[in-house]
Amino acid sequence: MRKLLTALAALAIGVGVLAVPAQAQDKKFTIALIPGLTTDAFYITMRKGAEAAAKAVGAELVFQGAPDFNPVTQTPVLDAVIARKPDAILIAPTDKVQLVQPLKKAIDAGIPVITVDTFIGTGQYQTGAGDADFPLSYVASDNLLGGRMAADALSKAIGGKGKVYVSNVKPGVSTTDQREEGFKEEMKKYPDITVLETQFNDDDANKAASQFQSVYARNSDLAGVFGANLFSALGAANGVQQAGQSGKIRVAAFDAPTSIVDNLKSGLVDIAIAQHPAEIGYFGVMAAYAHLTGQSIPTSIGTGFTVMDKSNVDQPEVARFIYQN
Ligand code: T6T
Repeated sequence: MRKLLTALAALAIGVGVLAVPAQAQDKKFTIALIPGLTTDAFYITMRKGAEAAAKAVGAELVFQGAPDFNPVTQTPVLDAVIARKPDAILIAPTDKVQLVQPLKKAIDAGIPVITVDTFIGTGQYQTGAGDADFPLSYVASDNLLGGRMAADALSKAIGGKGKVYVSNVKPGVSTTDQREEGFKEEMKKYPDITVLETQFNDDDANKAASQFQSVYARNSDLAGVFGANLFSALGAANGVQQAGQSGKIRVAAFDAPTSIVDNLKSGLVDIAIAQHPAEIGYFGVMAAYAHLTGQSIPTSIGTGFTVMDKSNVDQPEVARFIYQN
């Protein structure tokens, strides 16, 4: 009956009914986006893309997250979002294992889940294998590839030889685990480079900066650092600067907030691998909307990178990928 009325209404205003998704007129969907943390320029930029997509399809976007990147603080946020009964949940899980059970509660409540940026389990969804394949889709950068790209860039900057290390968040985060894995794998191509032990900073740039000082104190011949995410890279760069080694100890950064772009321009950071967080947010919402309106969706959607350095960062087609505050 409702469909008939929709069709009659469409005919009455002279619009082809096939061009208008029937459910879009019937219901305004609420789609929740739970970031890794709320104050990170990466997720702030993701939110903008998600809002653009929500506006395009007439959905409401709810953005709710924790103040730090931590499964212990993210889980109660997720519980509160489930209690609001949104039509779909997009989430960047802060741990591959610890968010599995909390996310099952969403499925039990009949709320479809899509993970953005990070994944749970192996990230292979809808396979019927394991206990963490229930999200419908994973929308993200190719983080293994990103780690390889960082290794090649850092190797080039240090002339293919010397000691380097990875400044990373903490084990169990799918994205940064994969970046480190890709980096170390690619570094095997360079026999004259030694990769020292990874330093884990809990997503705290100050901690990453002081860890740099300790590594440098033990290795006065340190040649470079890979900062595997925004806060790791920022902290490592600050550490290099505080040690008076700007331009001598080279830095490859993952992520591209304005602070890292300033560091590129000053020569403190050599390269920044910018993800496309707005694209992740946009396609996350579009995937949720497609599912809610009866379409099948891909189990994984890959988004791109833009590699920034001093020479290209002012070009508009590159600068548009600097993260927003
Ligand atoms: O690098 C991004 C994100 O991809 C990662 O999962 C966590 O850290 C960031 O949010 C940057 O701080």
